[in-house]
Amino acid sequence: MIRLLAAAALLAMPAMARADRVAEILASAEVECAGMDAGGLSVEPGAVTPADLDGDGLEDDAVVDFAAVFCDYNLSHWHGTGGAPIHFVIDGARSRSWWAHHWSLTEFDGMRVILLSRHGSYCDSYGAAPCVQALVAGGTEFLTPVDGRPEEG
Ligand SMILES: [Ca+2]
Repeated sequence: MIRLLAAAALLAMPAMARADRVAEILASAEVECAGMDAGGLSVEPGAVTPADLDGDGLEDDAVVDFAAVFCDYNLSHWHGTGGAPIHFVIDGARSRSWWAHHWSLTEFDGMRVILLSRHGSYCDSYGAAPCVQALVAGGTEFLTPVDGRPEEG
């Protein structure tokens, strides 16, 4: 059973529409813990952050950061050298996730940009190497370069 903190996090969401996909993500995680015989799901403060990810001026999106989500009897699940899964939920309706250490929002060139610090292997380097990925929430999908390597020569 999802602990009280999760319920509190959901109740703190001003718009129920926004909570729909967030609730699905947490419910799915709860099933995953149970499926591993790893007990219930603990959702700690900071796991769910309301945000305006698509830059439409409304804080009707959310970030679910599994750095603050645990199976009670398997604390390392969702937690590794690459950080934890971070889910970006748009309008409570759709989401995508990336494993990362941290996320941040910034404005760049007229766009709302999501920044992720990721395991160095995603930058073809060693684990602790600085590796940053930028995402933009498009109309139907998150946009990020498929290949961000420099041009030859
Ligand atoms: Ca928004």
